[in-house]
Amino acid sequence: MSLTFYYAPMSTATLTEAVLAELDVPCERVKVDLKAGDTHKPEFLKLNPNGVVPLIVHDGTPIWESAAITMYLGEVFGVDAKLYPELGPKRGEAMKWIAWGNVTLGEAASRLASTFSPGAEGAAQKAEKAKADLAVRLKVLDGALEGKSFLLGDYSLADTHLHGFCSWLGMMQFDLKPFTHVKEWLKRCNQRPALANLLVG
Ligand SMILES: N[C@@H](CCC(=O)N[C@@H](CS)C(=O)NCC(=O)O)C(=O)O
Repeated sequence: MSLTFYYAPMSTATLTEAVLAELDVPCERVKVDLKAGDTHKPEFLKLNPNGVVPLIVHDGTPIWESAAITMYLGEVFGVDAKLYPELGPKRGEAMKWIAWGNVTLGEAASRLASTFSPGAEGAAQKAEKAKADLAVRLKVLDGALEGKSFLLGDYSLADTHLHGFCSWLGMMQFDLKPFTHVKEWLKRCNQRPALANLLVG
């Protein structure tokens, strides 16, 4: 088995890093320098024509898109490790939350992040709109976590993945206080050694 993980610190690759840490799967790590344009070099583009990290190459097959990577690693390594549901409706629930993180929550989070770029036009107004949209979307997550320790009941890679997005919101000073279930869930996730180590490292 060969598994290579291409990553850059403080990037979307952190989601994959957390998943790999939870699964404790041995892999070769290749750090790329985004500022130096490493992901736009021909050898990288051959593996991921989108020119972004994260990227994994498993037994010669490149897999990109962080949500797909989490689901794939879950299927291959997570079921025996009791971190990803077996085929069936629970698996569907895990996929639902992982996709929601990237597509729905991530969309508004990316808009908020873009307002931090120096010289971003209309930044204050765009940030307010992004925050309002995030609040609506986080209410969905908050409601789902009411009365539950984790998204699927027991901790799973769906939590690992969404924990990454919510930590990112915290880093952007987004106020999570009104989302009490999300805040409590984040505290529980932070007790996972794999995630706690990531926060330190
Ligand atoms: N939808 C992709 C987004 C990945 C992405 O945007 N990665 C950024 C870092 S956060 C990147 O590698 N950018 C390199 C560049 O734009 O040059 C995913 O979830 O994997």
